[in-house]
Amino acid sequence: MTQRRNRLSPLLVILILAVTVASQSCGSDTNNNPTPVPSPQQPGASTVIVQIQSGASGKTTDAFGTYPLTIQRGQTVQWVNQDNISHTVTSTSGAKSFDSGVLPPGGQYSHQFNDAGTFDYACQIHPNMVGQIVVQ
Ligand SMILES: [Cu+2]
Repeated sequence: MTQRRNRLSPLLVILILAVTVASQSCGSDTNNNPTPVPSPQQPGASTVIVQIQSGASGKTTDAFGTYPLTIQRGQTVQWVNQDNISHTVTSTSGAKSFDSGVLPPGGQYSHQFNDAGTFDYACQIHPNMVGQIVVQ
């Protein structure tokens, strides 16, 4: 009787181990797949600086430098107000996808463009100041 028990117990131990290992690997699978958190910037994406020109309130397509400005999807445009009065960077095409609000002299505003397309914008204080971003 004792001999039979001794022969059976190693098999029982192996079975218990197998079940334990299987349940552990199931648990670690869910732990290895956390909900992806959207990163503020895609890997390798860069920032393109746009300088709001001095005397921009009297300018049109040259108020924001290069017109149109062509960038790649995922890149961020950073506007820097180099003028001595306030301006805004406000999208005018389609749904207003970006709006800096009032940018005082030296003020900065950044927006990341994740979708391809042509995006027009203007200064709300001086609507003659227009810019265009082409995202490829
Ligand atoms: Cu302005």
